[in-house]
Amino acid sequence: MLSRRSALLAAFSACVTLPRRSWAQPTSAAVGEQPETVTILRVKRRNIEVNGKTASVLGIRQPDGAQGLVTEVGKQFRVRVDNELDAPTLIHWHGLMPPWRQDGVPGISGPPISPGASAEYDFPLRFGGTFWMHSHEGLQEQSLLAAPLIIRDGRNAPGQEEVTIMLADFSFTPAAQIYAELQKKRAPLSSRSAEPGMANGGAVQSPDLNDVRYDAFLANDRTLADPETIRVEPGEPILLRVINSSCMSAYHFDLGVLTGELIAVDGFSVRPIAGQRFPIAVAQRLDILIKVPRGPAAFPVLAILEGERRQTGVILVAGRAPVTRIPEIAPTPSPALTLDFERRLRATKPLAKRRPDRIHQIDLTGDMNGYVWSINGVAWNKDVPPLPVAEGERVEFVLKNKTLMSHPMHLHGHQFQVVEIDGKRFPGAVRDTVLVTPGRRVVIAFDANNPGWWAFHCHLAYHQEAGMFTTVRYI
Ligand SMILES: [Cu+2]
Repeated sequence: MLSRRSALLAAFSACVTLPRRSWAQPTSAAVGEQPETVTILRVKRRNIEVNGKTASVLGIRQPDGAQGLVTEVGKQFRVRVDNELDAPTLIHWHGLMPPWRQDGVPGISGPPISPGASAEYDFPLRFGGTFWMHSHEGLQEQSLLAAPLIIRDGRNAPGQEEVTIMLADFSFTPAAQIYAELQKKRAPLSSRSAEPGMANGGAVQSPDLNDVRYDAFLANDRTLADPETIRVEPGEPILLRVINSSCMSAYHFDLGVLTGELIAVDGFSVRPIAGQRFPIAVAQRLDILIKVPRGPAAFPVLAILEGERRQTGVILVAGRAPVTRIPEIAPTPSPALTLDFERRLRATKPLAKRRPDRIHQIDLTGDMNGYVWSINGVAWNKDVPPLPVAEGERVEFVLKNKTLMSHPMHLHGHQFQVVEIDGKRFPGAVRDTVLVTPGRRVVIAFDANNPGWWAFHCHLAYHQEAGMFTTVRYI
């Protein structure tokens, strides 16, 4: 117990908001461990160009301009975040398992960082994968306050090329205004049922998709009118790391004429699945291995918005090949995401077989009318009691979606395994964000092995803001 308490204390002191100052001596390096340098991440305003206009957005950059962080498994995550905004912020390390005081959720793990102040982070990186970092403060994520967080490990052959593709939805309308407009919307009576399975005599109504009309969809901050072109070696394998940092948009990621092998979701390995098109919900990640054909050619890899024809992406260019313009409208719409692909995923390192010690029934609830979103009928507020669990338990969450929208549900601080969909048990993917489509039931299991106070919420930014958020607590 003593070691856990001292670790918590160290975490506590590392996360206290401090006035701007340079890094003091590292405090938690073990005996014989080489202290590593501190990576500085500056949260600041920046300009990008979207649809021919300048857009003022936010970002997370190192002093050399690199967005986010690429590091290696086994290293310490030793980071100082400088808030150079004129508003408070706090950055969450999505998919990592830090001590809870360093998880970056304002009001839960700690206070936000005041303008001009800094916060420090220091914890070991025990697993690799494709992760990301984003603001958990208000709706800052809609202003693109997000960046990749890549932890390299054995999945990369030495020297193998890799390409990170970060997807985002973009609007020139400020997030607060988008949210206010969503709250004003009045849905037609027919789509107001909170029990989609019950409506129309049991027939499931068509799902409600894309309730924000975005101005653009970005891949690495650019649209297909001016896409990023990435030089690749003909005949060589490449690891694509696709991160969906969108606030509200799910896609099918399309490799075009290439075929790929999905080797991980949300950073965690799955039994490889070969394919050309893979679904990706909000906050999820895909690691896809591709082999670039021999000979010069350009290969667009695209993300097509679910239920629509709008698309974004980057162009991989092998050799001296001409790059032609790719339209922002796909020839055919991408279907709505379902759970069919999730059902096919199998973790390579599943949780140990074990009966659950505790099962929580979690209904995803809400009403488009007035844009009310909640968990078990309660919109989040500080008086909502945390879901109880105890350290060492195997916990299962039975997630039932009683609404007409899909919800990508994210648990902080833990890896969970998808173990059941609609009553069928299977050893599914280990991941950190799972989509629950309308009327469906998804069961996830996790081991309560990282004591603290942790968020569990829908990752659609405006659903989270409206109250589809709760917590798990064991300290
Ligand atoms: Cu939601």
